[in-house]
Amino acid sequence: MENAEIARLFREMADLLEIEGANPFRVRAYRTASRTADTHPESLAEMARHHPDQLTELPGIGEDLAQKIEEIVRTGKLAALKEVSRRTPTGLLELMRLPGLGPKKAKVLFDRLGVRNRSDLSRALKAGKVGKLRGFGPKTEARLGEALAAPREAERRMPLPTATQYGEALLEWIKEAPGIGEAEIAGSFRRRKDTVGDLDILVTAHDSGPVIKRFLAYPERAETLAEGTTRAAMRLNAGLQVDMRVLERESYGAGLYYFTGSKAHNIALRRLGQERGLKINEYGVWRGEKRVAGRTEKEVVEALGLPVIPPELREDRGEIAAAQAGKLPKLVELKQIRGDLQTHTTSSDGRDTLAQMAKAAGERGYQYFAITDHTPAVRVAGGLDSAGFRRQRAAIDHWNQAAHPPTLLAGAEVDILPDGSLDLDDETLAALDLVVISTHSALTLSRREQTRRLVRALQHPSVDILGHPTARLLGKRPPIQADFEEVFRVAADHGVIIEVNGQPERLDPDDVLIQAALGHGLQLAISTDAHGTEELGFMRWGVDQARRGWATAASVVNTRPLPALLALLHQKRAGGRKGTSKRKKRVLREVGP
Ligand code: DGT
Ligand code: CA
Ligand code: CA
Ligand code: ZN
Repeated sequence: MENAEIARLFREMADLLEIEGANPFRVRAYRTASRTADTHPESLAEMARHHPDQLTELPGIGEDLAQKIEEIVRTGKLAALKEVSRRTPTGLLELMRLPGLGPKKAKVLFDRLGVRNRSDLSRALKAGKVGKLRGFGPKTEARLGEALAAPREAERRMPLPTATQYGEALLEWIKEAPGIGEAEIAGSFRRRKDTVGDLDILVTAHDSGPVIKRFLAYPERAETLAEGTTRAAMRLNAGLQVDMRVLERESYGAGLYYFTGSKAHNIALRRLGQERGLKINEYGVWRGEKRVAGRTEKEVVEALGLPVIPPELREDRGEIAAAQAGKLPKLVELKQIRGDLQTHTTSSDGRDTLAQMAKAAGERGYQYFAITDHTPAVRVAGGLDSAGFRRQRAAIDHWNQAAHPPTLLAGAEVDILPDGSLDLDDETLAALDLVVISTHSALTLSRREQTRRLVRALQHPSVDILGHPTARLLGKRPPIQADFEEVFRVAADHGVIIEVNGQPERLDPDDVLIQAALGHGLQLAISTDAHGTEELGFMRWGVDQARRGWATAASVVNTRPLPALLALLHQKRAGGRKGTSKRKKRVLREVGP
C-alpha cells in the first residue's frame, strides 16, 4: 500500500465531505491527513504494521485517522469513504476539479439539476440550464463548455512522482511471485518522463502462470484489461493502467530496450541497424536468421557499436549522434547535490520554522541551504516585507554563528509583478545573499507581454535565479506563454541561473526547455521549493528532469562546494556575471529599463 493511495483515499473523503457541505474542520482534517500521507518520506504501511503507535506522531494524525490508516493498510479500502459516496456520487469529484467549478458549485449542479458526471453536465449545458442557476452566469457557462471540450488526456497521465510510488509498490508485489527472475518497469517511467500514460512492466520467469496470477491478484486492481499466457494488463483503483509482459531470458535485454522506448528513439536506432545490415526488434539484434545480441541492453547497443545511452536521454533528441561520437554527457546525480536553493518557512507559507528546516537540511548532509520566503504580492502566502527580511537575516546570522552545517543563505522568492518589476525594494534585494524571482499571477498574459515581463525582471541587477519558469501545474494549469528562446538569451546575458523545480506537481521547466537553457550556456539550480521538512526529498524529482534535459554536474550550481557557489553569487553582486554588453544594450533599447 503506497502513501499516495492512502493520500488519495483521504483526499476523496475531504472532497466528498466538502461537496456535502460537512463541517469544515472535518474536511480540513482529511485534507491535512492526505497531505501528510502524500509527503511522508517513509512508508506509512510499514509504520502501521510495525509501529502503529507512531502514527499519531505524524502531523495532523490523531487516534481516529491513525485507525483509518491501519484500516486502509489492512483492507486496501476505507469504509467511511464508501459510506459518503453512497450519499454523494463520485462523478462529482471530477466535476469539482474543472476550472470554474469547486465543491460548492458542483453541489448546486447536483442538487438543482441532478448532474452527477461530465456527460450530465454536458447535457445540462446544451439545454441552457446551467447559466440560469444562481452564481453561475454566462461566463461560468462558457468556461465549463471549454473545459468539457478539452481533451481529458492531461488528467489521465499521472505525474512521475506519484507513478513512482504506485510502480515501486507493485514491483515489490510482483517480485514475490514464485519462480520470478528479472522484474523492471520500462516505458516512460524508466525514462523518467514528467508524466506517464501507463506502466510497462517486464519480467522473466521460470513459468509465466504464477507471475501473471500474482500480478492480477494485486489488492489495488480495479479491473483486468487483458489476460494471456505471456501478457496481462489491469487498471488500478487510482486509475493507472499497467501492462506486464513475461519475456524470454535470451531476449530480455532486447525487450527491455524496445519497451523502454521512446518510440522515436527505437525508430532511429533501427535505422542505424539497417545501415549495418542488422535487424532490431524486441527479441534481439539479428543478422539474417541469426540472433547476434539480446540478453542484455549492453549487448544490444554494443552490436551497433554504441555505448549504453541512459534511458532519460532516449528521446531522439541527439543522443544517438552523441553516443556515436563518444560525447554522451555524464548526467548529474542526486548524490552530487550539496544544497537546496529554494525553500520556505513559517515566515511565509511554509509549515516548519527556519530552525526546523535548517536542521533537516543538515541531516541530509547539505553544506548550504537558502531560505527563500515569499514577498507580499503572493497574498495567500503571507509574504515578508523589507522589515520582515531584515528580521529573518538576524535569525540566519544567529544560526550561522553557531557554525553547525548547513550554512544558511538569506534569500527570497520575489514575485515578478505583471509589469516585470520586482515585489521588493532595491535596497532589500541588494542585501540578500540569493534572489529567486518567479511568477505567481497574471499567468494568462499574451506571449508578447509575458516575454516582456520576464525579460524586464531578468535585467534587475540583484536577480540570481529564475524560479519555476513556466509556472505550470501538471494536469491543472498550462505553462505560461512566452518566448523562452528570448528569455534564455537575456538570462544568459545577465548571468541568471535557471531553476529546475522539483515540486511533484510542477517539475518546471520541462526536459525540452532545460535542454534549450543549457544550449544557451545557462547554469541550472535544482531546487525543491520545499514548504516543509518532508519536502526536502523532492530533490530527486528535479534531478530526474535535469538529467532528461542533458544536465551534467558542471551545469548545476548546487553541486558546487560552498566557496565556489559563494564566488559565483559574489561575481553577480560585483556585476561580473553579465555577458556581452552589446547584446544587453540592444535588449534595453527594445524593452526599456
Ligand atoms: P506513456 O505510456 O504514454 O507515458 O509512454 P511510453 O513511452 O511508456 O509508451 P507506451 O506505453 O505506449 O509504450 C512503451 C514503449 O514500447 C515505448 O516507449 C516504445 C515501445 N513501443 C510501443 N509502440 C511502439 C511502436 O509502434 N514502435 C516502436 N518502435 N516502439 C514501440
Ligand atoms: Ca507506458
Ligand atoms: Ca504501455
Ligand atoms: Zn513559487
